[in-house]
Order: sequence, then C-alpha cells, then structure tokens
Amino acid sequence: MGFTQDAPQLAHPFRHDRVLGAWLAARLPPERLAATTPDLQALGDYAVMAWERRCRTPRTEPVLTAWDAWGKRVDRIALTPAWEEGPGIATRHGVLAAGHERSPWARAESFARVFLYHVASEFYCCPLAMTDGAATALRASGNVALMERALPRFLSRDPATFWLSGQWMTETPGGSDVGRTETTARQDTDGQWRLYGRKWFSSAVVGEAALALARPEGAGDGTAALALFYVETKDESGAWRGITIDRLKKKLGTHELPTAEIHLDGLPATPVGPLDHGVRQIAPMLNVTRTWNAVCAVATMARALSLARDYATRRTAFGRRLVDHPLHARTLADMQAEYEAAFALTFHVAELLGHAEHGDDAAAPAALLRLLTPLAKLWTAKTAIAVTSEVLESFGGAGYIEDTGLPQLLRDAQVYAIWEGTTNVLSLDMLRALGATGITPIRSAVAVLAPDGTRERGAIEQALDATESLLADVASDRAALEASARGIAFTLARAMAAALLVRAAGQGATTGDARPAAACRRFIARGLDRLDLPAHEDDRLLTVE
Ligand code: MFK
Repeated sequence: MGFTQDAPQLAHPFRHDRVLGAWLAARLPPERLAATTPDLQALGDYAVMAWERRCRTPRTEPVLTAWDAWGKRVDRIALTPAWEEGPGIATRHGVLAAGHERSPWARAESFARVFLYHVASEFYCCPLAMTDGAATALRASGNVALMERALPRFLSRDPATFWLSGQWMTETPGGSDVGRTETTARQDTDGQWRLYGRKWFSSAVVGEAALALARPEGAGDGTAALALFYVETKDESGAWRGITIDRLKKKLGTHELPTAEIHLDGLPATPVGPLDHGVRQIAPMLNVTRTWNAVCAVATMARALSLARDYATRRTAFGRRLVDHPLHARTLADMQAEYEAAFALTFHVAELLGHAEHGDDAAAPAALLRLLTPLAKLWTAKTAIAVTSEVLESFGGAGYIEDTGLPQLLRDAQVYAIWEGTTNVLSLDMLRALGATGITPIRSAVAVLAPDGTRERGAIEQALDATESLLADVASDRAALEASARGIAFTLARAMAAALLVRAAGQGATTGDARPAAACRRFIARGLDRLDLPAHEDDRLLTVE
C-alpha cells in the first residue's frame, strides 16, 4: 500500500475552543461558570463521541411507516440514534431548561450548551429551539393554565417527563407570508376548538405539543385575524389526535430531522390568548428560535474550522504542510476572523436576551436586543454557508466526498438562511425595528465597547455614518429602502461585531493572548461597509427577461 492520508481529528469542542472559553471566562460570573462547566464538558465529550461514530458508521435517516401490517393507519416515525439519545442528553445537561432559570446569565449558559451540542445532535436542536420558543411565548402570554400544564414538561430535566413542542406556521400558500394561513379553527357545540387544514413544513412533528396559527372560522383575511393555539398531538394511548402525516420531506440537508407534511382534521386546540393577533403572540417564540438559529450557525462554523485547522497540519502538499503555505494560512485566517465576529455578535444577543428577560434594561436595552436579533440571525446564516463552503474546498477533493462527513456541513448550513425567515424577510424585520429607533441603540453600544479615538472605533463610526447617510437618502422612497435593506443589515451586523471584537481584544491583552486582537484587526481590515447602492431602477431591468 502506498500513501494514505490521515483523517482530520476533532479537537474537544469545549476544552480546546479558545473563542468559547475566552468568552465564558470574560462574561460569566466565576461561580456561574463553575456550575455550568460539568455540563459543557459532558456535551463536548458527547460531540467527540458523535463525530467518531459518524465517521465509522453509515448515516441513517428517519423512516415513516404509514400503515401497519394489518391495515391500520399508524404514522410511526423511526428516528436516528442521535435523535433517540436527544431527550436524555438535552434534559440531563439542561440544554433547554438552563435557559429558563432565574438568572440574567441563564440564556448565555443555555446557549453555550446549545453551541456544544448542536452538530452532534443532528438537528435535534431544531425541535429543542421550538420548545424553548414555545415555553417563552406561553410565559409571555400569561395563560396560567397552559403554563402550568406545559412548562414543567417543556423545561423538564428528566427524559421521562420531557415534552417537545413544534411551531406550526408554514403552509402551502404562506411560507414567509404567514398571513395567508389557511388552517381554520372551528368550535364544537361543547366549546372545544379544533384545527382543520394542512401544515406544509412541520419540523417537530414528533413533538408531544405545538403552537399553531389558525384562522378562527368567520374571521377576516390577513395576519391580524390569525389566532395562536396550543395543541397536544397524541392521546393517552399514544394515538395521533386528528393528525395525519402525509410524508416526510426530501431535503437538501438536515436529513436526520423528520420534517413532515401533515393534515389536521379536528385536532383539539386551546387558544393561547385572544382570538386574533396570533403573530404578535408568537413573536417571542420567533425571536428565541432566531437566536438558536444564530448559535447553531456559529456552532457549524466552529466545527468546520476546527477540522480544517487540524487537517492543515496533517496534510502535506508541494513539500509543506498546508498550514505552511501562505495562501492557505491566509484563507484559514480570514475565515477565523469572520467566525470570531459572528460568535461575538451571537453570544452578545444571548447575553442581552437573558438580561432583558430579568428586567435589566440598563444592561440589555430592549431596542438593542430587538435590532440585533434579526441581524445576528441573518448574518451568521450567510457567514456559515460561506465558511463551510470554503472549508470543504480547503480539503480539496476529500471535502467533496460523503463519507468524510464534510459535505453534510455545507448542506446543513444552507438551512440557516431559510429557517425562521429568509435573509430578505429578516432584513425587512430589521427595518421594522429600525423604524422605531434608527441606529441609535447600536451607536450607544459601540460607544461603550470601543474606546473613542482609536483606529477601530473610527472604522466602525465610518460604517455607521455611511449607513445613516444611506438611510437618509432612501427615507422617502420605501422601495429604495427595502432594496437597500440587506446591505444595511450586513453593515450594521459587521459594525456591531467589530465593536465586540475590540472588547474581546482588550480582554485577550489582559491574559496575554494576542489572537483576539489579530481577529479584530483582520475582521476590520476585511471591511465593515456592505451597503448597497441607493438607486434601484436597474434592479427591474436586470430581473425581467
Ligand atoms: C437548529 C436551529 C434552530 C432553529 C429553529 C428551526 C425552526 C425551523 C422551522 C421554521 O423555520 S418555522 C417557520 C418560520 N417562519 C417564519 O419565520 C416566518 C417568516 N415571516 C416573518 O417573519 C414575517 O415577518 C411575519 C410572519 C412574522 C410577519 O409578517 P406580516 O404578516 O407582514 O405581519 P406584520 O403585520 O408585519 O406583523 C404582525 C405583528 O407581529 C406586528 O405586531 P402588531 O400586531 O403589534 O402590529 C409586528 O410588529 C409583530 N412582529 C413581527 N415580527 C416580529 C414582531 N414582533 C417582535 N419581533 C418580531 N421579530
């Protein structure tokens, strides 16, 4: 046998992750970090085990059995091993429950767990995100009966009592345009509400509960007329309650996640609040699941970069290790800087969310959190796709081969830009938030994070000034404003992330670590301004045949 190539080895995602470790040490109170560390350690161990298992064993996918051998409709879904392990891992290590503890640091501690668990979970984190969102939306609703029924199950630390919740919004006529929902809610003569209709993308169909939007019979059209309902999917015997699973989706990625098309035919449902403005009622859920989306996107980047870094020291070509080739090193370094910026913004949102939920408006101004949540979601999604694509290329042909486990990273990353709102939907959501406050919340945050008079602060202010100038140019032209929204979103995300990297660089200096400052320099050198042209007349000319 001639030459064989060493496979990349996965470094321990907790013990050897400098970026996560530095952030936790700098931000969490020491006693909270000490209490959280055993779970983080265990989730890192699980991640290493799961990666090794993935490299050893052929991939499996969920399988739907619609009918049993005797002609009975059963709609049973067989799950993959990681999904079978999901309830045990998630509850024992408090992946979800930790986020609902009574501490402003609860969200940061929970999202650190999510960061470590996500890739190994094979997207079991998707229904966990929705369960977290459902718990948050039920809390915000103030519906005591539903809170008492559902929260102990959603936030259980025991797999035997744990329930997953779905979020059923997407329909054939309305993906992003949720206001076109066709699912109807009808009340029985005894007062019981029941849901009828078709849900087109149901990712947590295996969940025991869901929050679903439906139009009460006789209500008008549009978003405002939708109501939010809480449903339980199965009866005491384990049989579906008025739900038929039509089929599992064939998707580009997230193959382990059993995304289903389902029909609702009389599913019992309980209104969460008043029978209108359901989107307003589910909005707390959207903002939580969008934060999960961002955390999972940076977790995917961390995994891809960790493997690429390791491989660059194992693979020799043209007489040198890959890492010793200047252009390869430059490519890795550029990605690392983008990743560190994405991480900083995402975990800042996690930190703000925890403080906001505990009423600390000084530490977490509501307007800043509202603005940064869509920015983190949309920007990390796009960055994760770019980084995983580049990482695959850094492996040469091996990155294109299925049983290296690498192509899956890219396929799976593509979903982050689609789930929970596309880049454009999220850019328009940012405009919603900007409408109330402009960019003032970001300016105020930058002023605290990046010392005045420094080169870094100058670059950040320049990007913010350019954004305000563009906003002023398009203020009276809604079409031009919307056409510019992506550019504005990417610029604001980069400016805020740069300010957070300035803070991280300062913290690195106190521990003698020069790498955070290098990441900050590189990220800013790659440019913060991603503004589009204000003129949009050519868009039309260039998009029609
Ligand atoms: C492993 C990673 C984990 C990630 C989780 C994976 C889950 C994957 C499964 C899915 O992707 S589920 C489907 C997700 N679908 C979406 O995210 C829908 C995308 N569409 C939107 O986000 C639209 O902007 C939206 C439907 C929310 C609203 O559009 P509309 O119909 O034009 O409604 P409108 O009138 O603008 O907003 C209705 C109300 O909601 C308004 O409040 P008011 O009634 O008080 O005026 C809005 O201000 C409010 N609202 C909308 N977005 C909000 C919000 N409030 C707070 N935060 C927001 N983000």
